[in-house]
Amino acid sequence: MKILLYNPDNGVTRNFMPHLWMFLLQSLTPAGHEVILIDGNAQPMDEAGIARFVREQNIGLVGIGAMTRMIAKAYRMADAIRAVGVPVVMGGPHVTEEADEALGRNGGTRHADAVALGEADETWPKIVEDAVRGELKDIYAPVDEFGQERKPSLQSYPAIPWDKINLKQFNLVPKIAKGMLQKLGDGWGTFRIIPMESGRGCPYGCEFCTVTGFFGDSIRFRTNKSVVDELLLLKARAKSELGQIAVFFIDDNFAINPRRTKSLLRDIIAAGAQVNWVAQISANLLRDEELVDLISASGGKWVFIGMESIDPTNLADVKKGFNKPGEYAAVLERLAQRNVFAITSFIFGMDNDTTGVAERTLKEIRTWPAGLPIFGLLTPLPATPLYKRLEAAGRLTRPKHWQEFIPFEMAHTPLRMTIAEAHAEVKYGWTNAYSPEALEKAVNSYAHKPLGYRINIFIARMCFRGIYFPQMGRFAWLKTISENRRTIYGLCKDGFAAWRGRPAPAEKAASTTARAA
Ligand code: B12
Ligand code: SF4
Repeated sequence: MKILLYNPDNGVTRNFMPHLWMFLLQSLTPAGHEVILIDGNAQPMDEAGIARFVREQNIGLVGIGAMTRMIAKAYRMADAIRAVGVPVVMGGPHVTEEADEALGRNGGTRHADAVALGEADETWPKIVEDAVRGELKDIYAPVDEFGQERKPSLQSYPAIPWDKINLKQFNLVPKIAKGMLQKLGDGWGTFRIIPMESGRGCPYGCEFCTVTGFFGDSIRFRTNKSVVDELLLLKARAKSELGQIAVFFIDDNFAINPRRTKSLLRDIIAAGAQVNWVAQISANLLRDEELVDLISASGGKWVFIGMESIDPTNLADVKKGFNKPGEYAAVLERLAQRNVFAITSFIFGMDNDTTGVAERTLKEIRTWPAGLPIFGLLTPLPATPLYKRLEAAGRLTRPKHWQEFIPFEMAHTPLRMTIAEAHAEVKYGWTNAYSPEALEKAVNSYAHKPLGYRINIFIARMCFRGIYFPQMGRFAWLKTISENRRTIYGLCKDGFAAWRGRPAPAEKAASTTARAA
């Protein structure tokens, strides 16, 4: 049977990274089936397009995975596929929480023939077998023979064949530049960010988060060897293609067990399996100097930190009191000293937020080493403790907000400001953190670092501004580039000077200062 695994686009930006579930389920598919992957972010498709594709390709089963924010698109695509007589199975966090909605059991349209609840590592092979026999059940739940929920162990994690998978759709290097960039340094003909997990589960249970409910509070890890082997495979592939890869460790808290994380990072270093990587780690775990040393030595370049708020009352409200705003600056300094930078994520519209929260937060941010701040709104995702609390308090303004997803739009009323004020705070945050002046300041704040770091932060900032400011298409990019021409000119000038063998003015100034000291 031919199986299509499809992930809908997020409707706003082109995602920078494919979704792991597709590769994982492809690897777990019983032998004898062909599995095709389409990520709508890389290969945009509409309803008519997907219906045509499944017909022409003679697809026998379609699997669709989606987060809450993409679910409306996922349902529309599923409806189009089912209309041409091909069965659809849906999985992922949203339908796990809202299975009745997907199955049309709550009075609405039925969108899926079957729903896979929770982690589908063990149920997927059964789903495929049932689909072959034409006997799909409505619900597949990961349970043991006694009907008790069973979380798959990651000890026998499948080897994802990264050396053979067709990754063409996930190359971030524009086709036009490929030939030229292949010759640059070790080769930049391809650049891909690959998702990889080293463990699952988070015990912290923050009120707005789906993870503790979905993956459970018991943490499970892959073996160090299986992670190291996967990194080596990816590294070899990039080398053979005269390209580069970076890895996003998608664990919700990559250092949740610092002893284990350190042992993994030591094994990566010992095996020469270092690639540039990004991971999510909570600020409290980054107090550990040895851990930060190992992060840097093993290739860690960016750490995503869910700071959420600089207000301890807000943090306590959402059960994230383990975040201590007073130590954010020290944590970021510790990382920056080792050339590791932070993606700092903030939520506005929390219960203790008042107008001016964006400027208060930016004021703090400006005192930290420059990184990538991101701003969002408190969002009641289905089945989270936050959703239940707001629902009980009658504060949900759009209880089924996912059915009509609108980016950066609240679905409940904040306590100490209006919805419009919360929206304005997010806009203020993005506008001021990503203005051409702020970008220039961020780049120049690293004048003492090699040019590569300044280019890295500049490109990252240019891409991240697209999360809020639509930046799709050539024209939008040209406009952004033109607005930031002063910074680009400065970087080019330094690059040219470095190429001519002279220290860039910024580096020269830094070395003079060092000598004077
Ligand atoms: C990586 C990641 C991202 C990436 C993007 C996704 C990518 N390209 O991989 C980035 C960093 C961009 C991101 C962004 C966001 N994310 Co995110 N992200 C994750 C994260 C950390 C890992 C996802 C992952 O790969 N997990 C590992 C795989 C193996 O698990 P899985 O995807 O759930 O798949 C398993 C099952 O669900 C099931 N399954 C999944 N799909 C399918 C399909 C079929 C057919 C079947 C049978 C089974 C199945 O089988 C798989 C194996 O067991 C998760 C948290 C988590 N631990 O999952 C959050 C998570 C998915 N993100 C979340 C959110 C809210 C967001 C944002 C909206 C945050 C924001 N406010 O901006 C944005 C929006 C993204 C966008 N604009 O597209 C929520 C989603 C909750 C929900 N109900 O939708 C999660 C769960 C985290 C949380 N805090 O609650 N995210
Ligand atoms: S620490 Fe992160 S993953 Fe864990 S519950 Fe809190 S927000 Fe979710």
